[in-house]
Amino acid sequence: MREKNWWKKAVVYQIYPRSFKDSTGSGMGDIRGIIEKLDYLKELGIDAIWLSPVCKSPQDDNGYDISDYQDIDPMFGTLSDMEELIAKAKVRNIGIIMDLVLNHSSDEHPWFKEARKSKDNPYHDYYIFKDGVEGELPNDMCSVFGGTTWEWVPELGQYFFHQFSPKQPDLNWENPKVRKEIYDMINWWIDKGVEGFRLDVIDQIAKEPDHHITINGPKLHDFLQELSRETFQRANLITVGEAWGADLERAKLYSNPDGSEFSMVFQFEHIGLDQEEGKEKWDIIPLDLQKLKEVLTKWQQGLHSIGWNSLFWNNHDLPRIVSRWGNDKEYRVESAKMLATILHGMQGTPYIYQGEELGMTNSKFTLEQYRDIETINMIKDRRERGYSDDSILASLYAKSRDNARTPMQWDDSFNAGFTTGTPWLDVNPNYKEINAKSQMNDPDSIFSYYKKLIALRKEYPVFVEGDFELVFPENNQLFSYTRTFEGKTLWVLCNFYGEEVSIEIPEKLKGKKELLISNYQDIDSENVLRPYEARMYYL
Ligand code: TEU
Repeated sequence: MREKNWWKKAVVYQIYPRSFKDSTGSGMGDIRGIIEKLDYLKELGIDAIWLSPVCKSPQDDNGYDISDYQDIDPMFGTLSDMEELIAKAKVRNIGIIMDLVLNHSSDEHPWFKEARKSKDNPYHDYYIFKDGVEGELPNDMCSVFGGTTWEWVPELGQYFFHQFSPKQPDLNWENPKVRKEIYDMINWWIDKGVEGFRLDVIDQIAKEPDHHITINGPKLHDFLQELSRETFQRANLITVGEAWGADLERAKLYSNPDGSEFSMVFQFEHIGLDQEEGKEKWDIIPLDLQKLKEVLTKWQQGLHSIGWNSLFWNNHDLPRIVSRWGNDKEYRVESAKMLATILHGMQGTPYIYQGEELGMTNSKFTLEQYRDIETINMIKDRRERGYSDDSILASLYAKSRDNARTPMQWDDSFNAGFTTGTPWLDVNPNYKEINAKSQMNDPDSIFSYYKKLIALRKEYPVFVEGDFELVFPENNQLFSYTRTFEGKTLWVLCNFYGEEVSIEIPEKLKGKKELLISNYQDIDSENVLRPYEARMYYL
């Protein structure tokens, strides 16, 4: 039995199933592959697995386009494999968190197939249609993956609305029948023993295309509160909404301790900091450390005791953090551990994305090697707009979603031990050096470091409860803060860069202290931090 609010002490591991472990030789990861690796995850010490979608899907957007919410895609296995995974994880005290894609379905979902048959079909109102004339778009709204949000259906003389690909028609949340179908489906999964949900682009469900509204529609929180009442509140779950449009005020609603919406949200303010303002994610600028400190401090202090943070650097949509804000060459190990130290010292629920615990890096593909729909559309679009292939590649090396999606590197054998067949996306050639097998028994590995960070969170209440204050706020090279709870202080001290830095220890942190963890063997001098040096003290 889980205690109430168990997710406050939990560490979550995200699995991107198609890239985790292939048990059949198909070149695609699958559920039986995950079952094989449960002991690996147990060893790491995590409490829950967030599974990116495994439901039936034409895989236009790698499963974020669902055609049957109550069945498993044959590529990943069967419903009984899923039940076995839930049960075998539970034995290890690991909860399974399903990914709910509720903003849209696949165009191959039976609801949509019916909906497009006629205007008076009972399913027509499950989606958003608009009368029109071919070639004259209802308005100028743009889809996240490029192009218009409107797709013409000649049989109907109507357009339908899609915020993502045309194979992902938006569901109409205004229709109470849609909401009821969704609640029944979620309750069915709860009855199967699932222990939580991650809610895909949940801030986009209350769209109002007539008013050009996509995120944060006026009815959003009414919908979410009804959703929570009808489903989540029956069980002791961990729920996390994905909300690119969340600011602090909204996050307080999402993560209200009264449980009226979710346990927490993913907010992305820190994630956008290396992007030119008002431009696309591909238009990259260097990270300003002061801004990163400012943003994370705002969230740490802003939600303290009145909400809850999720902590993450990575997911299946984002580049690998060690390549992004660390140094994936001469200081790969040091910088991966440093970034982990910053994140795991903060208040909130930490999320680890598969391979992050090994310091896996971005991949340098050729344009033909990319598989992601967003990336493929971007290549086409930027070529048409006259960008050079070199500039396109530079953006993709930095930001393509495929960076995170290369197969998990298990060992130094053929295809990194991921598959005996041909992997659906090429393995990063650095797998001989970076893999789980070589790290698991090495006490100095990144894997062992993550394991220790997870164990510390379970041992010291200050990780869960402590308040947050920056140390050396003006320093342009350090990311340092304290967390304080019941007279005890955790002091996190990190050098964010590859040059040494000297410090003057503030008076209040001068006392006797215990070094909980560090990414260098011994401390040469208390007052000097070597490249990417990270320490956690307890005093
Ligand atoms: O992502 C939300 C989303 O808006 C992303 O497309 C994000 O903006 C983009 O990756 C940044 O470049 C969620 C899922 O995590 C993503 O994998 C899906 O493609 C998307 O929703 C649609 O379901």
